[in-house]
Amino acid sequence: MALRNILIHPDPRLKKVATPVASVTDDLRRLADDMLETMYHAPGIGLAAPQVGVMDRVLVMDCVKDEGARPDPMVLINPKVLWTSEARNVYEEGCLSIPEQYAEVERPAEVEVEWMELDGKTRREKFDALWATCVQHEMDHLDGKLFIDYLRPLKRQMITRKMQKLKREMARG
Ligand code: K1U
Ligand code: ZN
Repeated sequence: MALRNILIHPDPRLKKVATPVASVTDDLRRLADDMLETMYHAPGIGLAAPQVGVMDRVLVMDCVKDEGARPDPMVLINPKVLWTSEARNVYEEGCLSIPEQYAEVERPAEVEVEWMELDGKTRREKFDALWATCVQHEMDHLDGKLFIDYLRPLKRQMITRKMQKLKREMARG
């Protein structure tokens, strides 16, 4: 397992639509392991492959936040939304590609998702609460969408400028 570098917005790779995965290979298993390690290390509750520069439709998440609780790592390959609830939920979202910026985003409170597992089997599950918010946030990454795309243009621009400054500072070392 290895830590992967997380891309910081703005980056053209974070705006691209990722490609469906054709089959589970050793490379894909390694990617999923690395993504989970990178997510836990950050720390975060989710991570999508484009955030580490890989344009495959793969995401990982674990929304178990309580200390001492058993982790519940999930790997979703080619996830598809089958159903969304009418009821909506507002959550203050963050993003590992937009560090230290948070904003309220409204999304369906529940979603049913179908995906392929690492053993090649298809799985379907209904998510609610933070899991529902997280899976929608991560699936947006697979379609080149960031949580700031839901915000007013002025707020989005302000955050983007902060990130451009951060990237300049990081490049200087
Ligand atoms: O996709 C990402 O960049 C990961 C992101 C996922 C997410 C957060 C909040 C709402 C929806 C999706 C994060 O994990 S940001 C970090 C974070 O939320 C967190 C970090 C440590 C403990 C608990 C949460
Ligand atoms: Zn994100």
